[in-house]
Amino acid sequence: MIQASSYAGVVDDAFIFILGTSIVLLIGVTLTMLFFAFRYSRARNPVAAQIEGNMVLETIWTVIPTGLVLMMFWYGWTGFRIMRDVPEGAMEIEAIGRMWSWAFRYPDGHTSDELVVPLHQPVRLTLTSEDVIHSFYVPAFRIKEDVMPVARPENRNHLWFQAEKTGEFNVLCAEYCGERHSKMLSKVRVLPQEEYDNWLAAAAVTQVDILKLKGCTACHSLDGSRIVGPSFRGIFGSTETVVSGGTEHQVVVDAEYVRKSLAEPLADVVKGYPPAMPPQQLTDDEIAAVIARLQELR
Ligand SMILES: [Cu+2]
Repeated sequence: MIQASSYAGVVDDAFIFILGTSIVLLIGVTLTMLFFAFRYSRARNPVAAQIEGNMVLETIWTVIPTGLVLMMFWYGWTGFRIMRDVPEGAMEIEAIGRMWSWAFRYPDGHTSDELVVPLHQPVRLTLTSEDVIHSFYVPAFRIKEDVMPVARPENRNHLWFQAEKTGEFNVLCAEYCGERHSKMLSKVRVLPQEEYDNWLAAAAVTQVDILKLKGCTACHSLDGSRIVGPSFRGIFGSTETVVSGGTEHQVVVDAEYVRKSLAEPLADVVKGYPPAMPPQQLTDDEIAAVIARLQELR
């Protein structure tokens, strides 16, 4: 499998050593067991011999496994140390997980729905969850770390990596977090430094779709198809039947309804859809941008 980060090799070494040792031991133990079952069967040995002990054998089967386990510890510990020691001057990016999408906030304050990083540059990711426990997982980088909802910013988890290959790599959530967990996907895009600088300069001025950025499109499609919640296509201005505390009534989807649905998603749930949406904390500007986008999708 592709090794795209500076310490991917260290992780693979530990994995291959443990896997290799396990395979050799499994084969050795199984063959010995079969041989002994045959050689020392009751039919061949009607009278059992009384064995007191064997110092040489006992020493061998103590020393060799102890050595193997210590080597596993050494591989694991040295790899772990590298992963926890963030290099000086690492670039800081914040990764935000929520049901069911990722967002990434850069030092200049702008946010994107995929992670873009420069090649050969250490990056420190601070991990924040807006709701439940997620897990940030990039198999090609061999990184996986829980993303916790924490009250104090200093208690947030972090990880670091240094990308060593350009290209696109999958970001997954590795902690079951609800209905669309398996669709909680994003990408890491690794660019040469120069292209990265250009991207950053362009990103500061181009607007990413607010509905993508805030993770809305994880559950609400833009093309009319049904995911978890109603599609955004054509919903603004329409009249919908909603369920409010068990009773049904009609509402017009206007700015006020959108505002209320963001703050209290379970107050008026469109009929036929599950009450699944967590409350969204958006600024007034962001809410205005969401409403403007919904109007465009009419
Ligand atoms: Cu998740």
